[in-house]
Amino acid sequence: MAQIFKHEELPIPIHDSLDPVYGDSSQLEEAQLRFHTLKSKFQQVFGHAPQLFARSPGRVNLIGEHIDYEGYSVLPMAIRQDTIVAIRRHDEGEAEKVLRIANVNDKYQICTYPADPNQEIDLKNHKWGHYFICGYKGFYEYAKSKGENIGAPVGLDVLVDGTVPAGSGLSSSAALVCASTIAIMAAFDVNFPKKEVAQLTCDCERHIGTQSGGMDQAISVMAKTGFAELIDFNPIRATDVQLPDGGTFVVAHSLAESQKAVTAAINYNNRVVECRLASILLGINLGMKPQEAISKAKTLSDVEGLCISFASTRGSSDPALAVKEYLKEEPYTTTEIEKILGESLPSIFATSPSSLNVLNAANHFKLYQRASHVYSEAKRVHAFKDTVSSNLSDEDKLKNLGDLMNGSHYSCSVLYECSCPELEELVNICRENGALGARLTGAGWGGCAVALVKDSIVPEFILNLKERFYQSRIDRGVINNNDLGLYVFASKPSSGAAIFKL
Ligand code: NG1
Ligand code: MG
Repeated sequence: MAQIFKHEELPIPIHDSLDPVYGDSSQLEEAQLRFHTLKSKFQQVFGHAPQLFARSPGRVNLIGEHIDYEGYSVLPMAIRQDTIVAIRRHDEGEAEKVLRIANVNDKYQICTYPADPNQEIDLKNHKWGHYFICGYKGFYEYAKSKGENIGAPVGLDVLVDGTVPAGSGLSSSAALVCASTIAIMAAFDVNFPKKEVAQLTCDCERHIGTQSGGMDQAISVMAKTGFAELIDFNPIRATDVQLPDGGTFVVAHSLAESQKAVTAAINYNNRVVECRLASILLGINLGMKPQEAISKAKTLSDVEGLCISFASTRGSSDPALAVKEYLKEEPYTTTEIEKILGESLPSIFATSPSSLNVLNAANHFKLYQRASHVYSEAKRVHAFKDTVSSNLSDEDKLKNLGDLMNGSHYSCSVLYECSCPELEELVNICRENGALGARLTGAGWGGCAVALVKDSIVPEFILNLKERFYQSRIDRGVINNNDLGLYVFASKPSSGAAIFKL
C-alpha cells in the first residue's frame, strides 16, 4: 500500500559512516574503495583533505514522461548509480577566491570559476562544471531568501565522482546538481528540509538553459530505499510506492547519447513551448479571453480545471475530449497562432531566451499531439499507482503495469516524438524477449529504455538483449564487452541524497 511520506520535512541526513546508504548489499566494499580513492585524489589535487562528501543518486522514471513541467505527477525510482562530491571550503582569510572543480574521470577536465555567486553561466560554451555552478548560484539565492548569514564568497575545492552514465536519461545532470548543492550547503554548515532542497535544485538546474520540471531533483533528494515514489508538484511531495513482488525493472541503454544541454535542449524546450501554446489555445476555447489565457494558462494542468464547465454539456470533464474538440491535428503555423492570439509569439515569450531560441528554430507546432500525450500520460501515472495499491494478485498487477508502460512508450514515440530509431529497436527487442512492458525513460531522443521483467527470467532476458542488441555494437567497437554491465542492469529502488562526514 502506498503511504504518505513524512520525511520530506526532514533535513538531508548526515552520516558518519557509509553503512546507512551502501551497507545493505555487496556495494559496501565498492563504496569504501570509491570514497578512499576520492579522498586521496582530493589530497593529491588540492593538497588538503576534503571537509565532507555529498551523494545524490540518478533515477529511472517508471512512468510519467514529459509531464512534470506541465504540473503533473510522475513515478520514478532512484538507482544505485550516483554522484559523490567531495568539497573543502577555504577560510575567509585565503587570498584566492576561486572555485576549482575537478573530476576523478580524466575525460572531464578541471574547471575554474570565480567565487562570485552572481556570475552568469556561459551557455554558448558548455562545460561539465556549469552544473556545479547551477548549484552554487542556487544555494546563494536560496540562503539569501531564507536570511541565512553565510558571509562573503570564499574559494572552494571540489572533486566529483559520478557513476550515472551521462546523456542516458538516468539523470546524471540532476545527480550532479543535487550532490553539488548539498555539498555546498554542508560546507557552509547549512541544511534545509528535503522538499526545499528538491525545489531549489530544480529551480537552479534551469540556469543550464532547459526549462525542466522537477522530477529528477525531487527523486534524487527524497528517495527512500525499497520504494518508488509518486512525486507531486506545486508543492513538491513524495508518496512511497511499494512495487509488487515478482517483477524487476531492467534498464538498458540504446547507446544513442542524448546531449540535452547542447542539442536536445532545443527539442526539449520546443515541447515546453508547444505545451504552453496548447494551454493558451485550450484556455481560450474554454472561455478565457486571449490576454487572460496568455497570462494565466502556463501549463496544461492550469487549464484542466476549466474542463469542468465543459462537463455539463459533454458529460465528461476529461481534458482529452477538449483537445479532440478544440485543437486540430494538423500542425499550427506561427502566423495561425498569432492570428488567434492577436499578439506575436516572440512578444509572448519575450522574457524567456530559451523559448525565443525555439521560436527561431521552429515554425510549426503540433499542439494536438503534445496535449494528447500529456493528458493521457498523466492518467497512466495514476492508473499505475492505483494498480500497485489495488487488491489484484501480484501477477495481474505486473501485467497491468507492463501494459501501462507500453502505452506510455507509444504515446512518447508517436504523439510526443521523443524516441529515436535505436530506442525503438531496443524496446521491441525487450518485448520480444518476454518483458511485460518496455518504454523509453527520461527525456528521450536517445538514452535508456526501462523494461518490466519477471524476476525468474531476468538473467536470461539480459543475455538475450546482449545477443540481439549489444553484440553487433560490441563487434563494431561502439562499446567494450567488459563495460556491458554499465549499459544494461537490473535496478532496485535506492536511497536519496546524503551528507557524509567521515
Ligand atoms: P532527463 O532525461 O534526465 O534529461 C528530463 C527532465 C525531467 C523530465 C524528463 C522527461 C531535466 C533536468 N530533467 O530528464 O524534468 O521532464 O526529461 O520526463 O531536464
Ligand atoms: Mg538531465
